[in-house]
Amino acid sequence: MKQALVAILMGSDSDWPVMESAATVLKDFGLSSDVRVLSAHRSPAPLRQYVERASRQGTAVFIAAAGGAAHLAGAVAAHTIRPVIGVPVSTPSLNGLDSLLSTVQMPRGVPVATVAIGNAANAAILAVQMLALHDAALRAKLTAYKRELARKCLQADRALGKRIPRPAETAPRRPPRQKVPPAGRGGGRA
Ligand code: C2R
Repeated sequence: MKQALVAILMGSDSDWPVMESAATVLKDFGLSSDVRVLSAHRSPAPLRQYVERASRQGTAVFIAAAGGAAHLAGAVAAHTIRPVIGVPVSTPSLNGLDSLLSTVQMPRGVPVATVAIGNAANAAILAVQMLALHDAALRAKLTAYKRELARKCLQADRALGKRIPRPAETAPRRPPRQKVPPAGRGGGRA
């Protein structure tokens, strides 16, 4: 089987309900992903082996999701020069603030591009944007995706406008016409 360009790594299978949307978004863009449970804490050696092998074999972007003491994304970034996108997974005790801070607060030289708590879909879109740098077909899909976002937003605005009365729109004013002095009679710069 062809090596997936994107790897989705999770610290636990309990993260899958959050991360499923990342796999779905990638699929919508025609990309397969390799989804794995690998933990910096619980399975450090297999994690390292996986990241090194996948980087050698062509995985272009790693998405790493973890909750609590979320060191997974940072540990992945330590073992590869491929971009790593971190997804902080919400926790019952601290609502994901713990995951967010432990994913995002990386030391200089080892960045993890961290998305909002639980926003697996954004991680996938960011991965697509990275891959699209060298893929015209993906760029076209992203453009269509953004156009659809705008269309839905305007549709929602129109629908809201029907429910909530708005002040009458004023026609945009034309700027006053400027007199152009005839050439040679003070028309040059001062
Ligand atoms: P369990 O549900 O398996 O107890 O895991 C997982 O990502 C999960 O959100 C609870 C939470 O522990 C997280 N975990 C990490 C790491 N490995 C597992 N933060 C890691 O390596 O960073």
